[in-house]
Amino acid sequence: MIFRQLFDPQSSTYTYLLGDRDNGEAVLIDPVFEQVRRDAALIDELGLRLLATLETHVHADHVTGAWLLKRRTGSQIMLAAASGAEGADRYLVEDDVVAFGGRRLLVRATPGHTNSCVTYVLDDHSMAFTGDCLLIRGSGRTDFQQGDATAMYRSIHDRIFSLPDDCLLYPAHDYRGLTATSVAEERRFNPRLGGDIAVGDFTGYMKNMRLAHPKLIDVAVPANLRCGRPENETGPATDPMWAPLHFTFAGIWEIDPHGLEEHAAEVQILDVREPDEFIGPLGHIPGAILIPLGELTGRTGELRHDRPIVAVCRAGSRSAQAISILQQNGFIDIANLTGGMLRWRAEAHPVEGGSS
Ligand SMILES: N[C@@H](CCC(=O)N[C@@H](CS)C(=O)NCC(=O)O)C(=O)O
Ligand SMILES: [Fe+2]
Repeated sequence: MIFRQLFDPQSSTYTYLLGDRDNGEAVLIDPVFEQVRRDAALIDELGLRLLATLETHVHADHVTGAWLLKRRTGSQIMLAAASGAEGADRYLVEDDVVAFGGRRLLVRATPGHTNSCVTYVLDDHSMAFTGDCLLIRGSGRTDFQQGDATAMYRSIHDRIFSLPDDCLLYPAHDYRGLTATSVAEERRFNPRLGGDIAVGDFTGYMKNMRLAHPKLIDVAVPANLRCGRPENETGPATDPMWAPLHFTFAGIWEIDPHGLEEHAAEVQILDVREPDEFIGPLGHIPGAILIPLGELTGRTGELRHDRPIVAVCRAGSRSAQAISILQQNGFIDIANLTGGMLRWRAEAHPVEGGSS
């Protein structure tokens, strides 16, 4: 199985990608709206096909990426029937099975943080995705969205601690940089409800947490009750239209040599190699502007803001760094030439200078 844990630093949310290596079917648990482009790029780069997005609950602190991913990839939206959300393709109930390739996730109701929280348990009980029910050495809060500390204690003890000791547990958030835990670890070390801590101790703890409400609660809850569909349906700014670009998991827009040759007349081609490379055996793209990477920060004034920029180097890595320098300097329409001059030449696009 392919497994990836992804993080949204804004809301400290974990998104989980699970894919079947054999037939490429994948699911994404708890995608975040602002990270959809990143997640879609990873799914693409790993050669996976997104079957479904699964929510562990109606989030109060960020908007789900479910609707956006459906629009982008055709994935099905799945979440608990008890959520009351509109716009899902499948409403899940206790013991439902979500299959991807030869693998399955099993649905367990684990109310407490909200009344409709679920935990997804992998078929062989080696992993479970606990949402905001059990957090690492903690638990989700229980003071809004029909939260109920007694129900949470029961969910964790009866539905999560009943999994095998070595079952790995993956929460929807961690605010301290922790990534995963196990049933045995939490039974022993969870300071709120591990060891001999009784339900009354836990509810007393939860009653006195006094956390401020999530900053985005008034936006996130209504949006998540629509599975992340924006009210005006347009979604975020559309992908750049000035050339056929693709977005990489590394977070960069790239253009391939063929696309650049077609659009060469409309863009500024920025070569960030050293001067001796520019006139060396690889040659350079006709019309390219030479600004070596080390000088770029001080020379961005030589570039126009009203024309897209394609950064070029030998193999594509220095130019990727140039992209981030340009971003920091307020340039918007920028892309990296995939594979740099090496690929440009290998695909026989026109060069100035260089040896044949
Ligand atoms: N400061 C965060 C608060 C996040 C928050 O309240 N998270 C919920 C999960 S949606 C929680 O259960 N937090 C537990 C905790 O902070 O201990 C924000 O504004 O978004
Ligand atoms: Fe939550």
